[in-house]
Amino acid sequence: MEKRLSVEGMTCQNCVKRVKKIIEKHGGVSEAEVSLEQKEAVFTCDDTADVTGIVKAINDFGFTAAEK
Ligand SMILES: [Cu+2]
Repeated sequence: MEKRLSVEGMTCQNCVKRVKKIIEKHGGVSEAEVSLEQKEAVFTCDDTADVTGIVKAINDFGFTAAEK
């Protein structure tokens, strides 16, 4: 399934890479696309993916993420 998160607080491509890495290191996630312009992260995952945990991990890094 595809999940869409709003991600506030990214200011450059390093932030984008960081958020992408955070998402992709979680189990059940196959690929993440993060957009600075859209303030959004879109990723494909299966039922085992802990989306709440992913949101929390992004927030722990200082960004503000939420499920759309
Ligand atoms: Cu940055």
